[in-house]
Amino acid sequence: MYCLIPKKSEYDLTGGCGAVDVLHSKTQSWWREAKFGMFIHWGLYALLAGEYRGLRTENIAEWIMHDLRIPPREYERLAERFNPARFDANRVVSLARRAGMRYVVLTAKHHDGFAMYHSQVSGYNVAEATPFGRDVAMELRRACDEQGLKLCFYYSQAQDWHDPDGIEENVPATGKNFRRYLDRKCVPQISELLTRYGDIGLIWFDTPMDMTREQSQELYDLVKSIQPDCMVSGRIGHGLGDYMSTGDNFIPLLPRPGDWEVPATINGTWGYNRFDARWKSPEALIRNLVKIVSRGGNYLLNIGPDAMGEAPERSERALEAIGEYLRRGGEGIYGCDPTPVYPYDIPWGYLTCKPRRLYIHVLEDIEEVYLLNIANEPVWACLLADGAELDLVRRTTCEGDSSWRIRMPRSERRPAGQVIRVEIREERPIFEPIRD
Ligand code: FHN
Repeated sequence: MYCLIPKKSEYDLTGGCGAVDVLHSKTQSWWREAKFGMFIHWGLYALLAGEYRGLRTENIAEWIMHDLRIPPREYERLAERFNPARFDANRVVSLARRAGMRYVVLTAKHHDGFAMYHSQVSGYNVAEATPFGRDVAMELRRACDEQGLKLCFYYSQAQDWHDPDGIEENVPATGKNFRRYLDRKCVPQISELLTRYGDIGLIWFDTPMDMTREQSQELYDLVKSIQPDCMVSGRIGHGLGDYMSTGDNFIPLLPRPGDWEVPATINGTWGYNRFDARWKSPEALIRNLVKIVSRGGNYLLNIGPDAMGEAPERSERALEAIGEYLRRGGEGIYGCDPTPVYPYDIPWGYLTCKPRRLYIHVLEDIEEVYLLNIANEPVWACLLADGAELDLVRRTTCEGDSSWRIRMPRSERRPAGQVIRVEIREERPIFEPIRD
């Protein structure tokens, strides 16, 4: 038998948040507060931009080497042409900051095996193998320090299509010695990233493939032995991460206790693909951010810079719009707890919460907010954008349900979204189940 309606315990997550702090103490408070980060997928694949020798990839662009079966010796020659003269770390980090993002995760090494930092372990890196000759990670380090964002690194720990002993999905590992790859490249490179680039917020491991529990544990311990405060993503494998990473672009349907993050794209690819046109609208991205936060997660949203080092203009515009929303209503995002399940579908927005505060995200141009089944006692309500007090009418309907009604001030109604803060007497929102 399956159950369409959440069980009572799933509705009532009110006790969950305090407990989460105790249960998931491995997660850093900065990350819990942050809620929103920038993923940067950038590497040699940006040069191909989704096409190789007239063939277009139908998959995500950073997989082009694998998908179009480009031999490593041929793919590595892309490095000779990699010269992204317009890359400006300050500009990228400033974009993230203006978008309201609090952390940046650079693909220090993706599955293609190419390092986007100056590695002493392998010459196959951006500083040594390209005419560009600069250390992207170091430049981002400085920009993050200047602008107050956390720097984090993505590292593909199992897949390495360049190293003869690295794993490649759907390619037999005959004759490979994974241990050799771990010792020769993976472990030393992770150590470099954690010793030469200052405090790192987290290492975003990915695609553990067939790594054993011991191997995942070894990498986890390695990170903690060098930087105990550096977090480890869920994709280290075997449930050993400090938080859970959902499937790419997958948002849990219900509030979920614990620490988790949704890695997501703005269009249909992570690496740059000039043919991809699957852009999500700024409104859809804002909706995703609010939805994820209301369910208790973080949103790690990607940009894929092109071969010149610039993020696509559509990404920039989308991020600017999210930033605008967060400047108006960020208090209803940063540091929020998962909101208990509200029993009705709200087409125009979402609810988020903090102790003694309920935030109503009004994402559509509606004249009034009308909510049933809220048993909290409101103390006062205001629009976050300007602090203007709002009239909240609380009454019991003729059917006996509790209700709140708030008129949206005309001059302040904006389609891009507004956030209302309601201070409540109780610690947490109390949503009553639908009566029988
Ligand atoms: O294979 C990768 C993919 O290229 C991309 O890096 C994403 C980001 O979450 N992770 C893997 C697929 O899930």
